[in-house]
Amino acid sequence: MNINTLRINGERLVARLKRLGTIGALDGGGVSRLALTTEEKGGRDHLVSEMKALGLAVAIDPLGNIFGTRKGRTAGPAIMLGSHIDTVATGGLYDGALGVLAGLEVIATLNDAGVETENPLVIAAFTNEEGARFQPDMLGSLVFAKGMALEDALEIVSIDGKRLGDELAAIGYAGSDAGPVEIGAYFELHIEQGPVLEDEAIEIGVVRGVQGISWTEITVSGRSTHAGTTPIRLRRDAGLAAARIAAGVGDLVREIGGDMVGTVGAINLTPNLVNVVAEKAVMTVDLRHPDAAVLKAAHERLVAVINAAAEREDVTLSTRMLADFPPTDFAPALVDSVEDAAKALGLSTQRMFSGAGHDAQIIAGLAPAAMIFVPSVNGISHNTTEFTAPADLANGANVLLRVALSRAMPINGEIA
Ligand code: HGY
Ligand code: MN
Ligand code: MN
Repeated sequence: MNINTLRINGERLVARLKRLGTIGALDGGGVSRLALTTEEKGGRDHLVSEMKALGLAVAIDPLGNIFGTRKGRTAGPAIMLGSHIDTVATGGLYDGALGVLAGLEVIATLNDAGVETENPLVIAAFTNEEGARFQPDMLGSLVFAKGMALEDALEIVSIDGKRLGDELAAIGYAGSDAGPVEIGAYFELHIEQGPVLEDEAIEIGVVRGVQGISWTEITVSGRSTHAGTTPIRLRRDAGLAAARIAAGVGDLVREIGGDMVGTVGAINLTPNLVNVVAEKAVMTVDLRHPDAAVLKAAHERLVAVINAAAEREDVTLSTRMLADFPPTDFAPALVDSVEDAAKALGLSTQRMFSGAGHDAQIIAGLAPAAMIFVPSVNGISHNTTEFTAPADLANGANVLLRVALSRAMPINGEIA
């Protein structure tokens, strides 16, 4: 059989995405499956049953990473297709889920066609990719790639005050299996989550790498006083200091310009009341840039902004790094494979950097890795209205099928 004629079943893929999308569904659309919540457990249980229905051997590792293996004629190295099924609290159907469920669709297509491969194929769903509830993000792949000790990860406390190890045990995913020992290649299909592909009417993003990411948590301590009786010169206003820091982030991003981005996504004031000067502010700053030196300079400017705000408002503060990932380049040979596969399918392509973080950037430290992007409508993601058209979903999954086969070496049937 000519493997080149193999195509995934797009309707079946969309049906898989919709089924998973019912788990943690939000009224009015969108999904919330924050890591290690009961909603995410529901998604995990569903994924495991779908993996077993496809004849995959399921392994759960000590951080709850899920691996479904389709045996090859040899024991390895494994060709891994992965992503995540946890979401932010206002998530969509596609961020992460597409990469995992398209992997299952690749398996289903090979099963239907009776294709055997030399190398085993592994579908991976990594724990806590989003980093919305527990920081840092990409935590499951980070521990799997030995970038953080399991013991340290289990002690991380969530934004709602829960210990990660306890939450993992509570949902029954503190596994004891080992994940794949040797990975020959890792491919991740993902929605772009930005506007570039749609803007330029390009069907497949050939991702060269991921930009650097730094997350800083800042705790500002002032003094609560009456909003009406206290002259400004006598205040130690944590809320005003936090506002100055947030404004300073916007200024430094605009001054650096180019690809620099910075986000103050969370500010929590205490006591957070209309007529009380805030005694405490806990806030986060997310800085990203493709160039490590520029990201470092931006972080240094952030420190200056923070210190100036503390001085101006007579508050004290402490900072904590929640995530710190350098820019990552993907394996050129795999990037070429993605481009070749897309072109062989007659799809338009564009090489690009990823603005969002992904497990692929962590696995790239362990094995050759690359990513495939498909367009996001209006460039929207981390938003309940996130959408990618079925034709684009199928395009991405067909590229995934092709690059997976190019590495897993089909036994019956040739790849021309
Ligand atoms: O933050 C990110 O880029 C990813 O969604 N964790
Ligand atoms: Mn994602
Ligand atoms: Mn995300």
